[in-house]
Amino acid sequence: MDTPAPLRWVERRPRSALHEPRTAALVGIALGVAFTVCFLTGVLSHLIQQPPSWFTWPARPAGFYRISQGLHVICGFVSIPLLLTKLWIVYPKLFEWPPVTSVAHAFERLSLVPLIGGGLFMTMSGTANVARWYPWTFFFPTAHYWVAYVTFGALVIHIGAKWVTMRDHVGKASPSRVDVLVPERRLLLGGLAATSGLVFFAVAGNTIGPLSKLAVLAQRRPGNGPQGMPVNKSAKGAGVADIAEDPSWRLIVEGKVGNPLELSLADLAAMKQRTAELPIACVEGWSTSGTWTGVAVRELLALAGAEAGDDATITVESFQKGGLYRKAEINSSQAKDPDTLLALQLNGEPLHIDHGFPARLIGPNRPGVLQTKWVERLVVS
Ligand SMILES: Nc1nc2c(c(=O)[nH]1)N[C@H]1C(S)=C(S)[C@@H](COP(=O)(O)O)O[C@H]1N2
Ligand SMILES: [Mo]
Repeated sequence: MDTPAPLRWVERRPRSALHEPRTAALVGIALGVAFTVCFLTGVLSHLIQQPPSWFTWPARPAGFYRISQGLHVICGFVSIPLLLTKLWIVYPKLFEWPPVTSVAHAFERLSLVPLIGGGLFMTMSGTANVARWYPWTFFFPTAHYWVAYVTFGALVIHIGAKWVTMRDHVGKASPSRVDVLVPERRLLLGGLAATSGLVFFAVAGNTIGPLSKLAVLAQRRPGNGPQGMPVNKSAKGAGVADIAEDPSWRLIVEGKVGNPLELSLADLAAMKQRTAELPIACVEGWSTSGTWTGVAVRELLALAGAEAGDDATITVESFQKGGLYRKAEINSSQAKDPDTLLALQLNGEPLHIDHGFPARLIGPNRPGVLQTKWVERLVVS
């Protein structure tokens, strides 16, 4: 069938020979892997932050969340050049004529709308969030979370629809392994690998200390901030500077306890101190390790006579008035861990006010958003 006039310009343009299935499949596989890592680590991060009743996030291994969230953000950034290249390879197919040849074909083509739209939305909204730029009215975590299911579902359909093509063009017996396009394809894929590598080095230093000097796109670098630790929300930004420095501050431990506590900073400092090396691992992908010293939460629970004993869960509340991150939960397995601390010191000095002075929560294997600063109250239930 002839191409209709409005689409003829697409045909007339001289076209690279690389708009072909083997190149599309190879780039597609890399992109599929990156998207899958993003999806799995993203769903995990969501479960940790909003745990359903069947889900309990353990305190060990202490650095697991740091690695999984680091991977999430690195794979997200690396998928940008992969996605753009993939779209360039296949765009002539988007103008295919006739647009639909069968019901199955219609369904497969329709699934490209959520796949391409979702892929672009996920990478762009993720990038904007890391840059803390919100040119929209929706709540980022909710939108990013739900669109992930749509995108990943469309990816599964797409892989199913393209499985045979992919196998025929990538498998060992595929004639296109040695076709005349080999030099061009190598150049494109080599260039893409180099670009993805550059993106990797530009962001990985967010979380991998030795790479931090190369991390030109990193929003927060290890070592950069008071006491060698980046700050996401400053005391001024949170509106807590005055209260933090008020000597009448007391830590309150209440709820289901036999002996409610009200402890001054001096009281806390006089208790048995524990030191642990633990990272702050922000959901935005940056992370830095610190040496934290303070009172183990389980010591506080014991002193307060928590009625649930070892099975107590705790809500930590900040004296910050508003803000989404003024509260967090500690589940019972985290509360039992000796390194889940109400920290008073970072790297051998009293906490900087931007790190949560007079006291902050820090625990192994917790997302940064759950490491509550400027703590006022532990509520036991
Ligand atoms: N009260 C309170 N605690 C908070 C936050 C906040 O906005 N308010 N931000 C959280 C986030 S998102 C991160 S990543 C860590 C950062 O800790 P840092 O500034 O000491 O590096 O603190 C967490 N604790
Ligand atoms: Mo964070």
